[in-house]
Parts: sequence; C-alpha cells; structure tokens
Amino acid sequence: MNKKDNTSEKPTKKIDQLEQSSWEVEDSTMKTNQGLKVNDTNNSLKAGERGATLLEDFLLREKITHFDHERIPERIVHARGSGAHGYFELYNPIPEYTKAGIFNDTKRRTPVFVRFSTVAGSKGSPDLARDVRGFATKFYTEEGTWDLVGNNMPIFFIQDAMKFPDLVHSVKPEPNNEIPQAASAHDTFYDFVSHTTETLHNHIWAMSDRAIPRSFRMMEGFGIHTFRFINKEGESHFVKFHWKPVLGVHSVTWDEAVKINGADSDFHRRDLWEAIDAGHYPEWELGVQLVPQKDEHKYDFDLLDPTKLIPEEMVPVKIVGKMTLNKNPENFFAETEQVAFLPGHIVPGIDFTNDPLLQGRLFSYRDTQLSRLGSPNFHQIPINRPVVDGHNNQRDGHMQMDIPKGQTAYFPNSISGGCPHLSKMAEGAFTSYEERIDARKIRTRSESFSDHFSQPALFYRSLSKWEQEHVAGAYTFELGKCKQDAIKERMLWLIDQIDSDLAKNVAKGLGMKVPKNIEQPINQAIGADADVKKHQPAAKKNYLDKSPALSQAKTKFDSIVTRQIAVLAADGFSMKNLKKMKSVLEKEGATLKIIAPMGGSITCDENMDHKVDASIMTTESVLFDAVYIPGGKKSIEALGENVKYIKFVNEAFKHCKPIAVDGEGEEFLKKTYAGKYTDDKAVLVNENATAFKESIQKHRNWDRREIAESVPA
Ligand code: HDE
Repeated sequence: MNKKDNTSEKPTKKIDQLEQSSWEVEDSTMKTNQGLKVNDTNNSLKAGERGATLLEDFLLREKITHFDHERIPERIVHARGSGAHGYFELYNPIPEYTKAGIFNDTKRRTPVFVRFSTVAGSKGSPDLARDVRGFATKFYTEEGTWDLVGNNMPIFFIQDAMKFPDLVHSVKPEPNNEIPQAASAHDTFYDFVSHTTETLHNHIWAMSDRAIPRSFRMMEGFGIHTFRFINKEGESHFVKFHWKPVLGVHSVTWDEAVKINGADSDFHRRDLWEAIDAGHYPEWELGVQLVPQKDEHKYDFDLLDPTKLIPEEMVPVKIVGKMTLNKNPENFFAETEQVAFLPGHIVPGIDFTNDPLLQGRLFSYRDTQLSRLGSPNFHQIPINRPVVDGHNNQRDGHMQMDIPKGQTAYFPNSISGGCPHLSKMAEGAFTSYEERIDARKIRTRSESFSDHFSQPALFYRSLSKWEQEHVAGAYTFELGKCKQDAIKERMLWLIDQIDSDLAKNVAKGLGMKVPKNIEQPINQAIGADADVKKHQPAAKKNYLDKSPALSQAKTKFDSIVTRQIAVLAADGFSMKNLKKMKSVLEKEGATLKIIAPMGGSITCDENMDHKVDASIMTTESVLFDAVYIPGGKKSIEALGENVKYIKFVNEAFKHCKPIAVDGEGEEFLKKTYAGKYTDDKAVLVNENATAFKESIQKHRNWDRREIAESVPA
C-alpha cells in the first residue's frame, strides 16, 4: 500500500487536464453565467415589497432554470456508483501477445478512472444490496482511450444481447407497484431465471458472498468476455482480463448487509473515499488468461459464451501490471456521474471476438450515452476526454465545446492540404483483426452454448463449507420472498440439476420438496420455430473436479490495512491497554475508533482526554471489522449498564468477527454471548496485540458459525 504523497503520485496528464478544465476562478465574487457580478441571490425582483415577482427577473430565471435541469437520466443499470482516479503500471512487456502500448512500455504511468457500481438499484439505493458489482476502468492511454467495462463476477447472466432488456426488466422493481428496490428477491426475476437456464451460472455467483462485498477494494474484477490480443505480426490470442485485489477478496454476511443498509447506506462509497483520503490507496493487479488462436475449440465450453469462465487451473492468470487508485473525484456529478464507458473504446493490440453479448454491447453503450448525456459530444466532457485529442471532420451537435477551425470538414480535401490525413498501421493506426467469416445469416443460438449446469456445479463444488452454506441461505431467502409456488418449484428443480444437496437444503428452508419432474421444456429462451429439445440445457459435465481459485476461502489473509476496529470505552478506560493495541494495529494500517456512551471526549485512567469518534447511539457493530474492549473498572461498569454495548458485542460475535478484551473487560464480556465461548480462537482475553492482528487478518472465524447462528442479535 502506498502512503499519501500528493506530488509524486499524481496520475500525470489526465489529472492536469481535469484540473485545467475545473471551475476555478481567481476572484471570489459571485457572478452569473454571463460574468455579471451579483449583489443579491436571496430575493427575487418584485413589484413592491409584498408584490408579485416580475417576469423581467433574469437572475431568478437563470438560477431556477439551471436548477430545474440539474438532473440527467440516471443509468438504466449500474445507476448507483462511486469513482476514483489512479494509474496503471506494467510489470513486464508482453509484445508476443499484444502490440498495445500500455502492455509494452514499463515506463508509462497510464492514468485511469474507475467506477464501481451496483446493477439493479437506482442512484440512491443502498450499497449492500445483494447484487453484481460493476467494475469499469477507463485507461487514458497514449494511443487513445481503452475502456474495460467489467463486473466483479467472471461470467454474465445471458448469452445474447437480445435478452438484456428482458433480464433487466425482470430484476428491476415490478412495473405495477415499483417494488422492490435494489433487490432480486421477487417473482418477476425468478420467473425469468427459471425459464432462462443460461442465467444459472451468474445466478449462483449472485447467491454467493461475492454479491455482498466487504469493500469495493476487496473485490475481483473481470472483463468477462473473451477479447483478442493482436501482436505486431497480426497474430491473435484470445484473452480474458482479471483484476486481483491486493487486499484479497472479502465479504460480509447477509445479516450484516441488511443491517449495514440501514446503518450506513453509503457504506461502500464512504469506505472507498475514506481509504483514498487516508492515503491507503486501493490496488489491483491486472492478469490475463491467454489462449492461442489455434486452441479456440479445445475446451469443453465455448470461448465465445459469456456464461462460461476458463478455470484458472486450466489456463493460469498471468499477472502483467498493477492499478493504484490515489485520488478522489473533485465533483461527483462532473466525474463519476458523467463518465461514459463504452466497450467499443479499444486501442491497437486489443480487439473483439464474436461473443454475441459483447457484439450487442458495442452498439448499446454509445446509444445509452446519447440519451443520458444528451449529445454526441459527450467525449468532450473533461472526464471523457482522451489524453490524445481527437482530430476529424465531425462537427457541431448539442453542447459543442470546441471551436474547430478552418474551411473544410470533409475528406478527401485539398483546401486544407488533405488534413486531417489518414495514418498507416505501421504508424499505429487501428485496424480490425481480419477474421475469416463464411456463414449463413441466421437467428439462433449455437449448440455449443447449451451447457447450463456444468459450471454452476463446478462453482458450488469449489466453495468451502461455509461459503456453500451462505449460498444455500441466499437461495432460501430469495425464493422465500417469491409468492408463486410454481416459480419456486421450477427453481428447486433447476438447483437440483446443479447440486442435489443444495436443492434439498433450500427446499427444507422453504418448507417444500424438490420436485422429481418438472413440466418440460424448462428453457423458454428460444425462438418459436426452434427445435425445443435441441435448446434444453445439455447434461451436466465434470471436466474439472474443483477450481480452488473460485473460493474466497483461498484468497489472501495477510493484511489489516484499513480494517475498522471499534474500541468500546468510557471514562476511566485503561490507557495502557489501548496503547498496546494501537501501537501494533495502527502500524499495520488499521483504524481504531473510540465508541463512547456520548460524543465529545472521554478521560482515560491516566487523566488524559481522548476525542470520541462516535457515540454508541450513532453507530452500529456492523460498520466495524473487529471489537476491542480495554480494561478500566469505571469504564467497564459504564459499558455494562448500557444494553447497546452488549448488543454491539453480540452482533460482532454473531458475524464471526474477532473480539479482544483486556483487564476488567473480561467482566463485561461475561454479559455477552462471546463470554460463553472464550475458547473461540477469535475471542481473545488478555492476549497480545499480535494475536489480535492475526485474527483480524483472517477476516472472520467461520468455525464459529453454528453457534453464531443461535445468537438472537
Ligand atoms: Fe452493461 N450497460 N450491458 N454490462 N454495464 C451499462 O451503459 C448493456 C453487460 C456494465 O460505471 C449501460 O453507461 C447491454 C456485461 C458496467 O458507467 C448500458 C448488455 C457487463 C456498467 C448497458 C450489457 C456489463 C454498465 C447503462 C448486454 C460486464 C456501468 C449506463 C448486451 C462485462 C458502467 C451505461 C459505469 C452499464 C448495456 C451487459 C457491465 C445500458 C445491452 C456483460 C460495469 O448501456
């Protein structure tokens, strides 16, 4: 993790460009948009002190008209998002695979802007919805802008762009009553999923802990589609992109997610902002899975099918560089809201495949920006401007920000000496990979896309026991929220095709039985004239027993950087105890926050005042990663008299978090559930700070989960 250093880590040209275009004025006088100095922005122009407002009031009209148009349409999906600036650096050149400058020049520090998002909820929806997260990166490269518009799961719900409106309409609030917000747990979504079996793989990921991340900074990212790398010789390799978070992949529990949404619905947004602000810059390594062109048909799945991943055990992820996010936006709207990502923004050395979902996206995103940002000039908005300026004969349009000069706006011309002139491939021009195509024009789905069960089953098999239990809990919750039994039955039958134990567990929770047969054919995502049998999901295959890379239990557990530790204390707490913990945990990058009975400050047993970070009335256990209770007789007595502290610790215990107490803290612990289980490896009584640190590194003690379930918090 890099520490804050404003000058040396500035992502060069892009930030300079943004700063130049930012709204900076030298004198602080208020002026209208036409530069007129304003002497009153509080009162409209009236006919007399108590009279009617005059139509003449151009100051009122300018102010109100601008306000009336402050909102732009929110994104139809991924409306709720948070962004940050940073840069990408390459470890080693890979010219054998791609000629892209960003993958060949280790001296470059390519500026990036990343926007993380949820998918289903609207702009003001809570951060901890069970949902896929968007992970979109704009690389401002010297050869033009490259957008890698991915998610935090390596596969997508559907195989063909034609199904996207159906998918989104099914998961969005139901159209008659606009309920539920930012939630997939309702009939229309499961009606769609249970009839569209290609969704099952992404769906089981959405039922896993990946859908409730601890932080954007602790999520993987994936380009999902198979793209192409093209080298100088014009050779193609298939490539899949992976972002690997340096902090590892960690999540919260569902019970926590529900409570976090109430306690701090900006939890992820705040977490990202505060980490960057504190100089704990989030980092991800970029990895690529490479498949030579000749191996296109080597696998048991189709590389063009976006509902399939390539297990890392079959094609390893080659780490090529690192991204660091080191600057918060100056203005949410100007940057995070107006940023426009397009999968069609690529650079020489990267190209598309015929993945039918990707092909549709190449159309959709430009179209979306036209309606969202309202003009084909959206590339002129500062956040969307490439670091190499465009130069062509496109002209005019809404909100033209440039003043193109000269007499000609066409090609070819002689009046302007042929400018702007064309460039050759050898000079770095983009040319498409010359893929040979010899085909019939046809509206259908390839049979090689019909395996809908093997990879959901592989994913489930690869999870640890606790992860599997969370998946079962999520299915049970989601289906439990559905009203129609027919939908639940279809889902149970489908889950049974993935894993029969999983189906039995879910059925038990629903108070239902797994149906033996289901009215066939179940997959309805086919054309009216299609051969129905041919399009039903193919029999499950087992080409790999397990893919450990898919399990969060196999992630990194070596850091406590940015972990939030609640220190429960009142007047008279032991300073010696707190010092001991602070010196170790803060050195390792964790943040300790004093949670006192009231705001203001408290006095320790050494008679010093300490600023309170939050009163117990204004915060919640779910907002912290671990709890520490220093000793001090008076302090412990005060905590023991306040039921909110007992609830705080009970919840931390329920969520399998590390809890440490020192001195008289042990007395307080006895009043909580944690006090009954002091042999628990993450309940530490009078232990050293290093033991607590190691416990926090492990994120949670999942071995506690059965006992935790019984805690009525
Ligand atoms: Fe998107 N998607 N999408 N999507 N998507 C949008 O574009 C769309 C898909 C993803 O932070 C929209 O600017 C279609 C896959 C992210 O600004 C829209 C299809 C993946 C973001 C759109 C897909 C994504 C979007 C809405 C099926 C992962 C947020 C606003 C063919 C690889 C980007 C906008 C940001 C946003 C369309 C499928 C990721 C409507 C038609 C697959 C991260 O254009």
